[in-house]
Amino acid sequence: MDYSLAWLSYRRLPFYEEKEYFQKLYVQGEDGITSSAVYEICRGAEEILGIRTEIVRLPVSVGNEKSEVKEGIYLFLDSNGPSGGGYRIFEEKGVIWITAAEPEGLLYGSFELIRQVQRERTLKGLELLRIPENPLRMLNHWDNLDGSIERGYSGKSFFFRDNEVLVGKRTEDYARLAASVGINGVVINNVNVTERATKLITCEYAISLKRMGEVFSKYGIRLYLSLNFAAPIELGGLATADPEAMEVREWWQAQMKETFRNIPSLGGFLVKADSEGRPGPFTYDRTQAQGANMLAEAVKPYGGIIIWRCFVYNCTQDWRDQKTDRARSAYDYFMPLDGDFHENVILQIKNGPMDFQVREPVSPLFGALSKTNQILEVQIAQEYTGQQKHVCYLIPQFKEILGFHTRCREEGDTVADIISGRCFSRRNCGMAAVANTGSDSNWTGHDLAAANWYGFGRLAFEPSLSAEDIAREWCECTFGTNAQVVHAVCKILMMSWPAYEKYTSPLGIGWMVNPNNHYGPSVDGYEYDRWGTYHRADHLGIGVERGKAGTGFAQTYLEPNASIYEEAETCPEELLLFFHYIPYTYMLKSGKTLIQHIYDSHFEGVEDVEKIIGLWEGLRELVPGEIFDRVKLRMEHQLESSLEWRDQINSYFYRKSFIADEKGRTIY
Ligand code: BDP
Repeated sequence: MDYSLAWLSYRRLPFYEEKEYFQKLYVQGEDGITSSAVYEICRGAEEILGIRTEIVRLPVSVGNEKSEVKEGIYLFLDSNGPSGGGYRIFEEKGVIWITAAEPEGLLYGSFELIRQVQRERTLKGLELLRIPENPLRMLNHWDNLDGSIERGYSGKSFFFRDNEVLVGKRTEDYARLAASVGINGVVINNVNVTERATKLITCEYAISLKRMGEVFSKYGIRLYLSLNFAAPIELGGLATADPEAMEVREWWQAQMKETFRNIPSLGGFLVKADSEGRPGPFTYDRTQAQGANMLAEAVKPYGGIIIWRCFVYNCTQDWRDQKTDRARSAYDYFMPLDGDFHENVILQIKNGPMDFQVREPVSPLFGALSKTNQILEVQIAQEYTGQQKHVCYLIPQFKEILGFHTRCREEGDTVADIISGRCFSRRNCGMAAVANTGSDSNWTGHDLAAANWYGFGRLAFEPSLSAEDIAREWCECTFGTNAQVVHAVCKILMMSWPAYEKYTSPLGIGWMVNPNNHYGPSVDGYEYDRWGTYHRADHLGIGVERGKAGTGFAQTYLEPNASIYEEAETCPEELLLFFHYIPYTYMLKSGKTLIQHIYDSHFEGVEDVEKIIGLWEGLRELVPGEIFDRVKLRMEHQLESSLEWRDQINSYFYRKSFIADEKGRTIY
């Protein structure tokens, strides 16, 4: 069997009893997306059930006269059906109806139908109504034109090589995989836009990007590009990129006219400005809103949107300064601008105030911004969570983020309520993930990391799904329905994020990683550097004081969250060191001192990895050998790496505190 299509690598189910439905497929529309829906049903039927489905084209009026209906599957566009990519699937008297107001819904419904078969579910009496909650469900690729991927852990880019744009079979496979879980927007190039990538908006790349846009469009996906704010200087030869300068505005307007003419299916742009050396409006004493709005005006005639990232902070900080706090940065820059952004601007906000650590509080911008379109940005590329060498299923983390009560109102105040648009009645909003794919044959390096890609899409579509449900779905589609396999794989996935958290940096402090590559332990690696990422450990305690006595960051939250974070006693313990400097002898709710908690959790984390390996070992004969070996190798490495983490962290704190482990274990 060919496993190169991740969860769409269909296994044969010769004994599946409800093959008959798939003999005939009745369809009305001829558009590209409906054709993809037809293709997907036929392909699924052929590969899973060994059936060649007959396609019957129908006039548009069918369905109103039920007497004409014959056994089979109907893809039925119905203006009264679920809209916004939603669909309804139901079975009645030997007929399966997939109905939707738009072709996208038919496509998502078709993938769902195949998923039901993959999972060996009965189709008889099936009744499903699904409407995606988030309007935008995006992947952000940090791919460079030379083929490298910033924070990529699964090979090279499949979008670019040697400054060329690649459009081929892998583009199609990618579009199928992404659409199968409901992704509807993809940014293909790195937010750090190099000189070469700046040219993506010019004629030079027009033909290939147009083709890529077409491949995506057939699967209901819009193509987006990352933009260089200094393009008027770099491409246009202007002396400035000042968003208020007339020549700059005119340059962008002319350029956008050309770009959208070249790539008609383009959705718009993602912009990283004034961050980590990227150019932006601050250079000209302009606000982030002035910068974003200027671009928004240029793309507006073409229905384009500008997704403007809030990851703006000073990355040349002085570590001696205890008052300046990187965590405050996005809030301080963007909060005063609430309401100033045009309707076709969306602010993209990282889930936490720092940068994709294993544990962070939710960004205080969620709930505070009430007059601004917002996208939640998460990272499925495991930059700080084991780089796809460690198994770390992140959907439980995303669930916590989505479920966080911002307290912006009494009810309906969670992050999920805000980014879906429900809370403040907005349309341009949703979720984005920094992607974890590459040219590796299994797409994600670690085979189990595909669960993060799958899971992100499914969660963005349907945030009410539980992390376990998603793990199970992914597992059944990927490995089949064998109960032992499903049980073990789901258990591994569900244990993995807590395990990673236990053996790495404690209680929300983050950052004890090797600088630059962000892999493996280095407790003081960033401690005396310029990035604003400190733990402030000394011989008495550890943690960053972010209450009123410190940086005041806790006060950026709405009440009662501000008060809860303000006091060590009420602060959730998993975030204790994020918000407070705490003595090693401080008693936690578990009855353990902080130092003992650090020791214990690090020993436990390694034990969890051993358990994970044991669970995987039990699947030797039950999952494909090739996958078994690949994962096993990575897990052995994970164990070594977790030991390294445990020993470095525990030794560091033992040497700082001189307090011995109560259990007398070896600490170096
Ligand atoms: C950090 C990455 C860096 C990215 C940056 C960003 O280390 O490579 O460019 O985020 O999000 O996590 O822009």
